Amino acid sequence: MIELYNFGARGKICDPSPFCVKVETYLRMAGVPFETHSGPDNLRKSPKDKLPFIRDDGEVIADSSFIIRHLEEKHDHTLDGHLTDAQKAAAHALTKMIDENLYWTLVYSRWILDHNWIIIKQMFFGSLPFPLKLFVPGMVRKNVLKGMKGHGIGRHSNNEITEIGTWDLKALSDALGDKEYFFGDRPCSMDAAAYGILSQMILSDTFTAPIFDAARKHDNLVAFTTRICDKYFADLG
Ligand SMILES: N[C@@H](CCC(=O)N[C@@H](CS)C(=O)NCC(=O)O)C(=O)O
Repeated sequence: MIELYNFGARGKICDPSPFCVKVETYLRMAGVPFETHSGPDNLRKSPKDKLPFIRDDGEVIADSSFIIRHLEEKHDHTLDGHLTDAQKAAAHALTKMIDENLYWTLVYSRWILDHNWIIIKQMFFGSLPFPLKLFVPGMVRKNVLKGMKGHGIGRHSNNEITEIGTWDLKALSDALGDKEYFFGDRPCSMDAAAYGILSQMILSDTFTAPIFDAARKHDNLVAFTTRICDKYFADLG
């Protein structure tokens, strides 16, 4: 049985991390049995200091891309096997756009916009003992900003970051069109990646941000996200 290490579900969203949602959605779409171990302490157990990671027959694999490659190879390419090489290339490019670009607009919205930071601070650090709760949240937020500067997104203005995310969302909406999934009537791993980020932007009512409003303006992305939630996560929430 695959063991998935994540942060843990909040309502009908199976994790606050889009990468953890991506892997869990992949497992559910592929029908691979798994169990979850949830909690922020998992970060300390992760070989890459990030979540998700999985344990499969004693082998530990970290990072959503390596996990999905591993599962595809082990289970006879359950989700991506039906794609043509050109579709695989497009799916790869869209997945990287989500993971390496659009993702950072989510990080910015949650950690840097002050009205959301108040919520994050309470959510992740609210149970820290005194005096840790006085300085740890600020230190972590500073590190997030440092990561955003290193990536490059942190050098843009608020409006520019929203614009960058809006371009990606339009690309996703145009790529999906009126199809059920991005490459037809069968899901692939890219659909799991898309659900990972869109569930955070469209289904969550915890945070508000211009980029989430922009996501909700695309009717087909809203319908796609709701469909996947209803079909694969009916047990949550
Ligand atoms: N490339 C990694 C990214 C994973 C990642 O960034 N996870 C974040 C949560 S969204 C994390 O664990 N952050 C904790 C930290 O950086 O301390 C993947 O695809 O799994």
